[in-house]
Amino acid sequence: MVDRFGYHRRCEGSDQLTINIGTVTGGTIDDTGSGVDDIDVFTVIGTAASNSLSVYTDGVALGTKVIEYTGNEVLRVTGMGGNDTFSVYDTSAGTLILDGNVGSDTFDIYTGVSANEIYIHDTGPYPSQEPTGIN
Ligand SMILES: [Ca+2]
Ligand SMILES: [Ca+2]
Repeated sequence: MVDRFGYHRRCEGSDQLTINIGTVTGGTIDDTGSGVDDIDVFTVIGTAASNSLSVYTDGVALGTKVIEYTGNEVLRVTGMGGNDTFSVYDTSAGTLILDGNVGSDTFDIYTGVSANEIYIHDTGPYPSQEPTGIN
């Protein structure tokens, strides 16, 4: 397992960075390109187990483990296998993309989230028999 890491990029251009959150103990992503077409994408990938993934203004957490991020236009979080729970409190990214992947996943988007766009993708069975459930 990798210990805490830091990624700092201050150049122009669209960057893509992907972190398997299960393989690190925490870290910081700081991406500050400022071009008009500069779309920095940060992707957090969960584990095959059932995860509790929380999205905060400047951080994504797996349980108590936190990866801090700033300056990303797009934040993607995917749960991978297991019955994952996504709790979105806010994000500094303009676009948030959640992907439950396989398993029966739960998405909680709380009032006050400031993202311009939130997309949810998913596969797998319903988490319950309720007609409003998102699988
Ligand atoms: Ca998972
Ligand atoms: Ca799913």
